[in-house]
Amino acid sequence: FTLGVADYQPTDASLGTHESPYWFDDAKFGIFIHWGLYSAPAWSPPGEQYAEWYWQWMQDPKNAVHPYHAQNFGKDFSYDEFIEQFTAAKFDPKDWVQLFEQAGARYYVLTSKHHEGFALWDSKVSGRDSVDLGPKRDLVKELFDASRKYTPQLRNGLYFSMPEWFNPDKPWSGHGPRNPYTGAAEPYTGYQAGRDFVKDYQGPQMTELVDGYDPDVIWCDIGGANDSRRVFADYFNKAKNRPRPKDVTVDDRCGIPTHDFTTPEYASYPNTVVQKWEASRGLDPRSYGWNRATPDHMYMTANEVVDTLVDTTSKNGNFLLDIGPRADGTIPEIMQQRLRETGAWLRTNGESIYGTTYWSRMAQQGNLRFTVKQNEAFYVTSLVDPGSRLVVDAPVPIKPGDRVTLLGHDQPLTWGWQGGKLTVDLPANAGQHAWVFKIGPKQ
Ligand code: FUL
Repeated sequence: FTLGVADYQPTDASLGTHESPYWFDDAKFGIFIHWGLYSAPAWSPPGEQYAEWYWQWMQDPKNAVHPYHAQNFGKDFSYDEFIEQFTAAKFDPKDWVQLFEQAGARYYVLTSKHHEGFALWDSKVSGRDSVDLGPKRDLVKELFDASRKYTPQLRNGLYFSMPEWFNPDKPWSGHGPRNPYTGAAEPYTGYQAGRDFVKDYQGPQMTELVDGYDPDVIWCDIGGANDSRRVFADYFNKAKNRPRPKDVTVDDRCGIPTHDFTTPEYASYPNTVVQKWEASRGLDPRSYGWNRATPDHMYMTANEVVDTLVDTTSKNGNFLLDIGPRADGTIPEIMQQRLRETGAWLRTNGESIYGTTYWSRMAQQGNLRFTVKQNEAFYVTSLVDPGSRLVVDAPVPIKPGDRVTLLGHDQPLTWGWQGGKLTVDLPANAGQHAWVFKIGPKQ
């Protein structure tokens, strides 16, 4: 018989053979972008709930968004009236991708459509999108084009919400759009109702993303009714058959068993998990979408971002750090600052992150985290300032004659053993955020 290159079939057995690719494992750090109509009101009690859930929150008389909306926009102001405020007038896709690159990210994932059902690309099966309405621009295409032109090493991903809260054909919330104060029906602007939600709309939209934009990552959300087997067989086969084959990856929220990685949200795993995973959260204390009510001091600091990235990497995870641009396409200064400061740390210390693997022996020991570059180096990272002497109470693979350095400093450090623990002496004021010690053979 001949060994052929078999196509993927739309079955769990066939799709289940797909795994997360090396580039994804090596990348470690990505930027999540939540941008949609919710970026216009952009309000929730800070630190409490996702601001991108504005439309859902305003339905609930017990939620603070319910009176907020009435006071600030009026009881007659329907959610879809935010379409006009979602202008993208200052959206500069080149600025965005260059910022992501400066942050040290290796990929990004943009919300192509969130639960509100407003698509940021030119959907042919719906008029509810940013080309027919609002900005009149294909925002997905503009961002992907900029990335491919200016930052070709960045991988391009798309988030896609499988259900829609108020879709008239299959409302996830149980009802179509309606005024939260009177119950009167409201428009679902641009959408042509009376179709099979999955067959005529959701599935075809996913196919539009695969065929039209060639994403490296499809990041589904929520799961539920779907045509994902067909979509993914197609997606995986197309990737494989391109002139330059490339590996794509899918998350675990597409409504079928097939997935390449799991997705803890505002959470992590306590220890190493061997199947690939990716933790996500916002720089905001409790929101992916921009929340104008959140004061700067509540945002994650760069130190927290770095610690989360180091901790996640040591346990085999990726960190997908989220930002929420404003409705005009500008990225709040506090978010830009955090990304740039993280990037500065990565420029010095990135070799302990990118392309590493978890240490099979242990991920962590107190404030220390470990990563390995096979046959090259072993990294011990201290999340806190070790002072003048690092003490490692773990069976670190170090041999007589090995060289220990602190990344960012060239000179080899004096190391030894004390009561069975590895000690390394280091200069004062040696770094910030996280201190990375590289252990390896003398070159
Ligand atoms: C959740 C969504 O409901 C949130 O709004 C956010 O998109 C997060 C990444 O996934 O399930």
